[in-house]
Amino acid sequence: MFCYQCQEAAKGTGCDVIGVCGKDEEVSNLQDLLIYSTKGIADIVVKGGLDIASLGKTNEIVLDSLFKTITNANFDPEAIRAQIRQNLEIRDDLRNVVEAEFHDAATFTVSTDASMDAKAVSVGVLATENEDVRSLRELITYGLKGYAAYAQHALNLGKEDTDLYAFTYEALAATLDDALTADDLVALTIKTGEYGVKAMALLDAANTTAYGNPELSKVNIGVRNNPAILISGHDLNDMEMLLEQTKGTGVDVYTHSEMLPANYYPKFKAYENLVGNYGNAWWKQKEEFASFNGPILFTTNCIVPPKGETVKRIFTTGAAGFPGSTHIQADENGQKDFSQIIEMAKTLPSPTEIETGEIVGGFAHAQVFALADKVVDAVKSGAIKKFFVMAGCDGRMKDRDYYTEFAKELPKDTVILTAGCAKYRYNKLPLGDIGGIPRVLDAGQCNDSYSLAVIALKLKEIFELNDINELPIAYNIAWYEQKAVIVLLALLSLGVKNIHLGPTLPAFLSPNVAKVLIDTFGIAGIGTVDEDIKLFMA
Ligand code: FS2
Ligand code: SF4
Repeated sequence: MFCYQCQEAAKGTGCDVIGVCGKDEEVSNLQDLLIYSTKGIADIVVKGGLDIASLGKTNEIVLDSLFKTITNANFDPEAIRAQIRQNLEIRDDLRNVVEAEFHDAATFTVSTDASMDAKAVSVGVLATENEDVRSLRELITYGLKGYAAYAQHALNLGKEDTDLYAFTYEALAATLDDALTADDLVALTIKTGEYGVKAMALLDAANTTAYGNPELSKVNIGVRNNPAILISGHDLNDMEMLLEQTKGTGVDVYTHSEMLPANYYPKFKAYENLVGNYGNAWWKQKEEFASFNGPILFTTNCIVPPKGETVKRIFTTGAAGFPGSTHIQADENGQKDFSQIIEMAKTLPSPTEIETGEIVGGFAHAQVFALADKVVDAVKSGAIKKFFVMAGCDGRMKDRDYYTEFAKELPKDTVILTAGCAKYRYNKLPLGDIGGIPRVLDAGQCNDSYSLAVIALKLKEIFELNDINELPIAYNIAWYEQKAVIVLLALLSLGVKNIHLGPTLPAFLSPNVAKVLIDTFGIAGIGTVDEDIKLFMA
């Protein structure tokens, strides 16, 4: 195996024995083959000039295939094998209607699990020999994985975009094309970011149409004395189904990690059985699931491989999967039956309280626009000197304490704009407010980084600036997995410069590719808290 797609890549270069995330060699290799077969479908679609709108389920399966390989989403080898078989079936059907010279990804055959495993070892990341081409191909592929996740959530709420599918095929096929130069791939990388913006906008529209605009909310972090289910991940459609099915059963629902922002939506706030949020970012789940006592539903990543009895308390759905845990499949109408989770909850003790109090959030674009006058006045009067976009991910590495320290040390006339699970590093600190504006404005999940971009563009308009980079906004982003990669590419495509990315730069950036990003976009890593604050405030 060789995988270097996330921030925790072993030794800062790549996992080659077992993933730091817990992904084993079998799953890692199978995920490589899954991506390869997905690229094979794209090769046929592009060479055949197929009509994307008429591809129906194929479009959905391509999203799902990309999503299943995101860090911490699916650890189940049988689920990955089944997805590969499904890919090969639709790939072969499509190939029968197209006359062209195809890439091996579009034609290879595997008849048994053993032949699948044998093929998988030859199609991984290292199969591309030139390290710069490899770096760019992977950067594009990870960006596509990130937005595929967002597009799938939007699709679950009935919203899709044919252009997005078309670009997905174009970009996947391009990563197989040896004729493309590094310059071509750099251009395609930025284009991937443009489609990332579209995917995030699509999901924003899907979420807000279904559940209303997130609003300023105080989220309880204590517990009640009822049996309960913890829901993690990002899929709001699953959230709705769970709340509906638990209503009136005496079983409470708590959000975990990236599901926290569900508490900001008017439609979800109306459920009496939604109690609040339990715990912190994904990587603390071992201890927090033990004290939660009840079953846990993962709608997406981030799963930390559970051990012992916890495996049976974990349920997965959508792209998520873990061997030994029960996977809940949607029926042909997209409906899911969560009754076995509810029944299990009734037999287990209520959650043990681990903290009390509230988290304040709900500052997606509509809520911030509602406060626009106040915000603009505070900037004009100098009460707010600078905004810090600190969106992204959290992770288990010790060096992420930097973000807690950074938030604590920031001058009191600054405001943090956040989204994603990165917020858990500082969203419970008493950072106060500026004239009633909280110093940490949480827009929501990682995909709600879109809101932060919309807010920046609005401020640019209000202040009549020519360039988004003239705003008093600094970007100090923490990344972990591939959704943060698409957030980064989206910001680059919007022209944002001088983004600091930490706690370490991606292992998949070759020195030359890193240099292009540094020279063209001013991308930088992080230093010490004091040095960085000085630099940002200068
Ligand atoms: Fe955090 Fe994990 Fe949001 Fe990522 S819970 S790192 O999935 O996409 O963020
Ligand atoms: Fe390693 Fe990250 Fe890949 Fe897991 S996803 S195998 S931790 S690089």
